[in-house]
Amino acid sequence: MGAKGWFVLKLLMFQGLFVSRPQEDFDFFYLVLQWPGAYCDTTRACCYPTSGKPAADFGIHGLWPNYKGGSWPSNCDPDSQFDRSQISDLVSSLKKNWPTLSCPSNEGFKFWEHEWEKHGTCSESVMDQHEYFENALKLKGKANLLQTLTNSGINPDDGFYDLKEITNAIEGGIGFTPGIECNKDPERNYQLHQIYICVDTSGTEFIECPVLPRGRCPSKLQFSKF
Ligand code: U2P
Repeated sequence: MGAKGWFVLKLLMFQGLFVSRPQEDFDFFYLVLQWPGAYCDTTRACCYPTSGKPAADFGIHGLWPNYKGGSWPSNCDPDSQFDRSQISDLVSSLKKNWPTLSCPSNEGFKFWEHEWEKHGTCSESVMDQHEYFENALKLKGKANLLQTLTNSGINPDDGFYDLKEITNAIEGGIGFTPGIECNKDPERNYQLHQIYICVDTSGTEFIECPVLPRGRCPSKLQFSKF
């Protein structure tokens, strides 16, 4: 290659460093929804938020940036602290759809702060704090999980259901295979605990999961009452 060729190549490499860097530093999101009955049935204590017992519905756990290899970034920007004034218009919806169940009883800001600082700060290339919470709320509404399950005869009635039936019902609703995570209650029953739905890097569209979480679920699991 002549001197001119080298120059052009170096210029392209230099540009590559600064211009064609991928915009996101993660591959996809998990929208993680949790069943409050299962959370409260584990040996860990559960406390209702100060606003009272949450509705018998899936609640948001978080919107988690992830790598397709299965690992994930966390706590990416210590300078971007949670600022409740940025989400004041979303608080009533967050209380309803992203309720805290940790003890001692609190309003929920601690949970939202934790999720923003651990996960949200890793998707700042795509969304700011308000958009992070707004997108999670919109995605939860779009997933409409409880309705989808009950339409298929899968109800939170302490009954046992086939893992395959649950997966198929959700797939029928959202169009993609979810990840299902189980917990064990004190009687050692496996219960439906969390549902993972994959979302594209814009945080708005469901996608097929590049990798599914290891969910510890047997072929039959309990859908607990709440
Ligand atoms: O599984 C235990 C905790 O690890 C964090 N986690 C798990 C899977 C994953 O893909 N990403 C991830 O962050 C969660 O931590 P939390 O947000 O609850 O602090 C999960 O609860």
